[in-house]
Amino acid sequence: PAPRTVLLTGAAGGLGTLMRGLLPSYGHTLRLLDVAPTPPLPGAEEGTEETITADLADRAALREAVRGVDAVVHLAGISLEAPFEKIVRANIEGTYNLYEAVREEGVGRVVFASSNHAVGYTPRPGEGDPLIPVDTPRRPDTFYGLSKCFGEDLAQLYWDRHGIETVSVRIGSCFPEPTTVRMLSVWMSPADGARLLHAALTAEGVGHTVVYGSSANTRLWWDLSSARALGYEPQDDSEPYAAKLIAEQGELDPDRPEHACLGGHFTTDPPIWPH
Ligand code: NAI
Ligand code: 15L
Repeated sequence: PAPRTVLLTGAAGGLGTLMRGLLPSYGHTLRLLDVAPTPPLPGAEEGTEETITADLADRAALREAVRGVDAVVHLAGISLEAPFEKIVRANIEGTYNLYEAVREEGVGRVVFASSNHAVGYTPRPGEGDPLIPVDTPRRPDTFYGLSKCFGEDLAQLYWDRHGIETVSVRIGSCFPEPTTVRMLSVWMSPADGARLLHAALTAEGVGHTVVYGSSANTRLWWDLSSARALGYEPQDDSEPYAAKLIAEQGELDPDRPEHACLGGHFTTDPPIWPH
């Protein structure tokens, strides 16, 4: 499939930095946007990336940023639980502003960084139980997870009404290595993350497709078939990390509420109010 010119929002963040390093090897040309400055990657040739410092609240800047790209990988936003007002501004209004810019400039595709926390209160499967499907009812575990439900519904609206395609990726945990026993189930290696984003950028006829984003983990909790249908073939498995993490932290205990659901501690951390 043809490489794409891609706007990567949230490029200065953890996942943005990882994907910025990996996506060009698939032939994609990146334009970067973040409210925080995006420093050059070590060893990167100067002038190979276009960098825009702008807030998702800035509609004019977003229009300019999406002009001429084939697709947007939308990672920018608040990535953990926060006061409702902040979530509204960055994740709800910010994602709306991005889709409006995409519509106004005629961009055809968005890859939206949704999250497992859109379905965080779903009980995790026990051994032998079926994997969680993508059409399981939404059960957001936080205002943060709720904002990802909004993003998925916004994506559906912009497909049905405006013909703009989106792949919503309910990412598990994309970090260089799994660091908790829960992550043995939900980990997505950065290399698999890039494979999945590449598939989401290039698969044909996606309409609005929701997928889970993780590696082919032995202890996987959810069904990757909609991701595989895009052409995603995960190559990694967290299992080599299992013995050490379980020795340090113990197995997950289904009687402990923070171990009972997909969202882990997000389901039990005290709520964050604005004051
Ligand atoms: P991060 O917090 O490291 O990066 C988010 C970036 O968005 C930051 O660089 C921040 O400056 C930028 N940003 C925040 N508000 C903005 C605004 N109003 N305008 C412009 N830029 C803004 O988060 P991370 O881990 O890189 O996650 C990226 C995306 O993927 C987020 O949307 C997150 O919800 C989602 N995600 C990440 C997961 C992971 O495992 N890293 C898991 C599930 C979802
Ligand atoms: C997320 O949605 C967060 O953005 C990320 O930082 C991790 O906490 C991840 O979920 C997770 O569930 O581990």
